[in-house]
Amino acid sequence: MSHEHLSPKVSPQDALKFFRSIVGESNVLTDPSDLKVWGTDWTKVFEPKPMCIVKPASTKEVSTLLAYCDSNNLAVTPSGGRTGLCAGAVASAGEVVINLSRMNKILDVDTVGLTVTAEAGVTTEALQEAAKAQSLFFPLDLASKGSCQIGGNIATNAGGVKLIRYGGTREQVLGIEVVLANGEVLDMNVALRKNNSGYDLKHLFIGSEGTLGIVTKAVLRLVPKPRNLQIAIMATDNFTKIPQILTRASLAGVSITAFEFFTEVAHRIVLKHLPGARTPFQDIAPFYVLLEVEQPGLEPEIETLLEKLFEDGLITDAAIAANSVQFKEFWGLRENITESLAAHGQVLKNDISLAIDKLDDFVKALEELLASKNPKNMDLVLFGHIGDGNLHINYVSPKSRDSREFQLEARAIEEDVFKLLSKFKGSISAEHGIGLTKKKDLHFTRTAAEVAWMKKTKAMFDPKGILNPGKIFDI
Ligand code: 2HG
Ligand code: ZN
Repeated sequence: MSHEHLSPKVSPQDALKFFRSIVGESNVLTDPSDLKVWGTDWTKVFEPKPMCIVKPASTKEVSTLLAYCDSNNLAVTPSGGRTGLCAGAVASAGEVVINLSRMNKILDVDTVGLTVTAEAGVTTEALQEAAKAQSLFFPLDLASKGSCQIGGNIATNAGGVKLIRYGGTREQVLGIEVVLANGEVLDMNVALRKNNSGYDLKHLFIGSEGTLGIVTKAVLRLVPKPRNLQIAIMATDNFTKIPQILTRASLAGVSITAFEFFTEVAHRIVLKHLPGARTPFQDIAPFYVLLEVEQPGLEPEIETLLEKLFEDGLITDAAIAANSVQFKEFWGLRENITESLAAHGQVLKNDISLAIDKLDDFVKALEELLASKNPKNMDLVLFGHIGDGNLHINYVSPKSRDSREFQLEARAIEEDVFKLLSKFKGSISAEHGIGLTKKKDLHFTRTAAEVAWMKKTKAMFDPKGILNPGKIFDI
């Protein structure tokens, strides 16, 4: 398998010889088991078939590798922690995977300017820890933080659970260094909070899913550590009430750091698959909301808010974490949904977003749509960053079900969901990206004119189309 627009000018043997001369013998992997592991992400839908995995240790090496691939027409798939959920880092057609894991140094923590400078292969959790060591806070927080890397976070403009308070990846990035397809190093790695000197090109690369360049370094914003975090899980009987709870929490002036939700079925599946998981509730409820707030002292107490929500019938039950163990347990009930679903069955994922004031009508329309389809042997599991208007829909069937039949049924419903979503002017990807899995659906969110300009931008930075071909759109 190969990419039709590229005809390689070198044999794989010669290419491998060159790669080994640049990064060293042990940093070029060709073993079938390695190709499988390093050539894919968490999607597992596409068969990984890379030519090889190459692990550079410096920007210079990335540059040399890309210049070689460009002049020899070799397709490249950039890769980081490979936790993506839309096959953005899957190499399924003989690509050279350039994996940045060895570029894992934190270069500087500036406690005055509140920035951290790091190589692309640093994990999100390592950045969080580096900030914590200086009593600061790196605000990007994702369930996959232990494995995902900052280069991948930037390439996908990852969102996560703290976006409501601090913004997503784009908002944390002050500067980046990028290697372009032809090997040119574009240094935009400046730690400035304000910089209105012409086009801010870094934003083109943030969220470009490795199709415009490979991010090798970044300067990211740090913030003061949030003080006295409190977490509550609330039970409610109707989805309609969730946006109302959010409004009430905002109006009450509590300092929200996360506002997440999950359905009863999501909760049940986590309780089944997560070792030691416990629910704080006696009775089951159809929907749960996780609210995290910062409460250093002056803010209204979370207890007062919960009491009012209860009195007004917006929630049926609530539990506040009593200690740090319970704090972690509560987060675990939300953050382990993805892994529990993967253990539970076959899954197709949607990661959509809507204006918050349209959420309620959309979910009602979604329920009607599902009632009319009446899918057999399939659960629709809803959860996500509801405070950002980001809804994760997972279509889940038992592992024993024929996978082709599952995919066909789930994809047919997905198409109807996307049609509905486009009527509500929502996005088919809030935070995961397009990759391979959603490119056929890009038109539901982006106009033909937008896609045409994306393609022109791609042609400008990567005229031969060697960088992550087939991702986002076909050229
Ligand atoms: C999350 O919010 C991730 O936990 C994964 O974005 C969502 O599995 C999913 O659909
Ligand atoms: Zn998410």
